Amino acid sequence: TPLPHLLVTGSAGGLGRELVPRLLAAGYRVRSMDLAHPDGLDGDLVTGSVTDTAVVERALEGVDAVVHLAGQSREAPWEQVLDANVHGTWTLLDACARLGVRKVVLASSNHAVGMVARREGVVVPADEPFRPDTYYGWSKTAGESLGRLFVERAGLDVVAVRIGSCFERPQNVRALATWMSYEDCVRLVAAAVDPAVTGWRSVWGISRNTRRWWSLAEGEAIGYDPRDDSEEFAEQVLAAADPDEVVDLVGGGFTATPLGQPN
Ligand code: 15L
Repeated sequence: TPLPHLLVTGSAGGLGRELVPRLLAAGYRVRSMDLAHPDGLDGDLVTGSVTDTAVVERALEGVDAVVHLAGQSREAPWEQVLDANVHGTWTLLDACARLGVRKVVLASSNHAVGMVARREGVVVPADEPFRPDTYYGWSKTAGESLGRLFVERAGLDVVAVRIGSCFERPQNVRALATWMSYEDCVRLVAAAVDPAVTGWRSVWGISRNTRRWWSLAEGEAIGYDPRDDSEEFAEQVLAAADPDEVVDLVGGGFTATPLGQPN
């Protein structure tokens, strides 16, 4: 069977611009949607906001699955978070339901459960109850909850990925636990967009980090087999450690940032 035809929203963002070329290289047909695209980028591009129904409907034409990355990616004023993340996610899910695009992979975040503390010997499951650390984290709980509504009331298949820290390399001590490599992110998206994965799924977006304290079981249950481990960077990261870094709460520094203020 051919690979699903994908729409990636937020394709020009920090994660989108890493993910799209890798998905193309893996053989997926990808349509990219964002407010603007990098100069000179060609491909199947849709320009506009995820809060604009007409734009979203155009972007969904002919696709089988959506990887929804568009939105505010850190703490921000309430109205901004509400519009981009909650209204944006609703606009997308509502259009998917109407146009029959069944599969949506939601970029949720560890900040949906950011206030959860590390406890010796306890692995945090991917469906740990919401304990957001910021308006941003709260908006991710709203997105997950909307996703679940559309699974149960509109028959969509939604995978909410509580992404840890998806960057080229782990940038601090916390990230030795929370890191997800770009290559593992592609592996996770590939597993999630498979039409055999149905209903509501909640998974952690992390690599197979030796120092992880969040569960990989739910991801493995949908076929995610991460290959990378932050441990190869541990020595270097630990040598540059900031003694004041928050490492024992899921959300790290987000748990202490003033609400509504860009961090
Ligand atoms: C997130 O949700 C942010 O989008 C990202 O920029 C990182 O801060 C990440 O969480 C993290 O917790 O490391």
